Amino acid sequence: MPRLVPEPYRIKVVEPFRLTTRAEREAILTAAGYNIFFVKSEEVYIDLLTDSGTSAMSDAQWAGMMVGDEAYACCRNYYNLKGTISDIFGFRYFVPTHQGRAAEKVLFAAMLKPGDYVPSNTHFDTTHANIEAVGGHAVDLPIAETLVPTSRHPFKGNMDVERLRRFIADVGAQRIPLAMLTITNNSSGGQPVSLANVRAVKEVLAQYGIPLFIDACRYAENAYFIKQREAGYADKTTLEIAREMFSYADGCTMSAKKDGLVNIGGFLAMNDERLYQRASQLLVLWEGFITYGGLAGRDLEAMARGLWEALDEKYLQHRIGQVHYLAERLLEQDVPIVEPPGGHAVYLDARRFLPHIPQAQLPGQALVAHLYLEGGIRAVEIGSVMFAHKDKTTGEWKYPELELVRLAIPRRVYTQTHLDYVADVIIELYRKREQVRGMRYTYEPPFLRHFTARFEFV
Ligand code: P71
Repeated sequence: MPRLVPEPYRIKVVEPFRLTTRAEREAILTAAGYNIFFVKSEEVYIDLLTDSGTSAMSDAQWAGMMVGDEAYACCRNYYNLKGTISDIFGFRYFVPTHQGRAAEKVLFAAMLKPGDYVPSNTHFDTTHANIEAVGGHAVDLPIAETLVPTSRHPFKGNMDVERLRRFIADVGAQRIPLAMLTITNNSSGGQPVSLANVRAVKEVLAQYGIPLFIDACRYAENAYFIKQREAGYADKTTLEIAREMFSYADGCTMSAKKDGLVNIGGFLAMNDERLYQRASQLLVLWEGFITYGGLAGRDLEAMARGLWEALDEKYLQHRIGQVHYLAERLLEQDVPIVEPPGGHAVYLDARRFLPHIPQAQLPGQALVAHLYLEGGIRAVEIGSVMFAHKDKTTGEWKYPELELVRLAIPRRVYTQTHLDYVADVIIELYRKREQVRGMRYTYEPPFLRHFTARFEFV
């Protein structure tokens, strides 16, 4: 049996929830057209749809909400957040935003011209879309191991530095106004980026005068992986590691809905004064005055406190321990998952889980449906429903390399007993996997299919 360190917190407030019956879930899922996005939260038992905005706040954060200063301009919580960002991230300037993608929108509107390129280890979907929205090209340059589900590389989130060098030589530095690193690399399964990689990326960029921005969503989880895995960092604190990571960057975007431990919030930070001025203009246009950026004073306070709490090593040990505990319990029973597990989620490999279902019959979606039917668990498909597309010239369907189902673990929300329940449901389902049938669309929307499509079993 794998072991999990006990929770470094105790429960002061509880939110009752109930497991529906199998018959209820069958009716609910049929009514939802087998699309888990249409199932009411109250009808879900364990919700692993995302780790974003789903954290439980601490008593200190809730206390901070009560000292929210709701003045329109220059509220006290803004200065507390400014101090926090300066202490942890080291950037001179910042603007608050209502969440991560708003920070991205402001950044790219301020820095990109149509036709520009932005290389990254892997851009998250919203980052990719915000770059393309202003006419730019989002380019992913991950190391080769990133795409191999069974590779146990310790820093599978890294950028391929040689590819970056060649890419800059090919398109020319003048068409690359910035480069990015997503830490941890969500699209590769929450895999960490090493400090050696951040340093090497920065070195290449510095030769060409290209600024580096970090997508810092899961910066604390990334710092913890560095402490665990990178030579020379075992005795550093996660705060020292975070400071070193950001010392190589010129700015960052942040969705505080992850390692900010809040339900809403984000920011864009930078050292360049001219960029700060441009960002401030756009912020006023889109988000709100530069000292609140689409948030209430109380939200800024909860974010400032959450950013510190996320670096607590006892919390991180338990947090990442939970993800690894679930992964270990599944691996013990040979359930196929992406290895090694990352910082925020376990990914089931649907092609190996359901080898009898061809990709055209959506094995990932079938697995998502069964996790709900068997156990009231909500997971999300990251496979053919999300990414398959018709080839423009041949008209043939192209299916993605990986057919995954993500089990994202909310922070400080579930206990070991909940995780054991999830593992038991999945292991039981794996034992009777031959009985699972494929799925087909009954309604297939033209774009962003996964949010609104409807399905039935073949
Ligand atoms: C996740 C999310 C939330 C999400 C967003 C869009 C569709 C489905 C789920 C959000 C991220 C992220 C990274 C690395 C920026 C954002 C956007 N992730 N960068 O994984 O993971 O932040 O949601 O606050 O706008 O479920 P935002």
